[in-house]
Amino acid sequence: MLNKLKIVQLGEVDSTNSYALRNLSSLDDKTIIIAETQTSGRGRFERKWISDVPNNVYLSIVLKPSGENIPYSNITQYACLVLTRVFEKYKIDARIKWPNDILVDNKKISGILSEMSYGCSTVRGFVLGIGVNLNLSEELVNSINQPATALNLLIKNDVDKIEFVNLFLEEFFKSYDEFLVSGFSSIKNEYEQKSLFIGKNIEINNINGIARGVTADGELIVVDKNNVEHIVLAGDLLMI
Ligand code: BT5
Repeated sequence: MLNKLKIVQLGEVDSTNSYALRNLSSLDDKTIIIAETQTSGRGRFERKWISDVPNNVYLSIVLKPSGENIPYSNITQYACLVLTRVFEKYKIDARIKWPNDILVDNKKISGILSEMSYGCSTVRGFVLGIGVNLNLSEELVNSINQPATALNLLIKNDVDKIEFVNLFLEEFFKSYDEFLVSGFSSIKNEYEQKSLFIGKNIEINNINGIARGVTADGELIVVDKNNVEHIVLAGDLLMI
């Protein structure tokens, strides 16, 4: 399956997502952009993603699905789930922090930035950007402005980037086509099982309460102290 994918391998690039968006019209569906390092790796809201160390994952997948009712807003959640399955292969219990983070022992090991490009009222393409810390020094992870970790620190061994990327792409594309048709409800149970936030006290978009779970469409359900239920579509979840 992997040898059917188009892979663009880059040395240093500003950002694999920016590269994909700049070249979107000439890139086919399911093209993978993968870089050695990034000079302007981005998180959400233009936050910085530390990306100057090689042998970590800086990868974007260009997706141009055809058909109706594409569950774009859930592709990030599908990718989060796939990442937890890959970490399992390394015997690491990774958890999802809604909407786009993967944590191990409450420390961030991976983040996803998905971006959509629109033409005149149509979607030109969807870029799913994935950063995973595979090989970082203790010193570097400690310099990140939130608790962070890397796979080499957890398994106490260097991690083979090519092996990790292959495992990820294999797992991602194994059920991606099916996921486009079946949507979030087909992964909801597994997503909730792998989630870190459910049942916890959280704060998001100035709402304080208990995260009850996610809806059939993957939105976050928060119940506040007055027992009012809030459905959250986007935001930064803080566990308190
Ligand atoms: C994310 O944003 O977590 C999405 C990160 C996506 C990065 C990939 S790499 C390939 C592709 N090309 C890009 O340019 N981006 C994507 P957000 O939820 O906004 O989290 C950003 C925050 O994570 C920062 O403000 C830091 O606190 C933290 N952070 C930055 N670098 C990190 C790292 N290497 N490991 C763990 N945490 C990090």
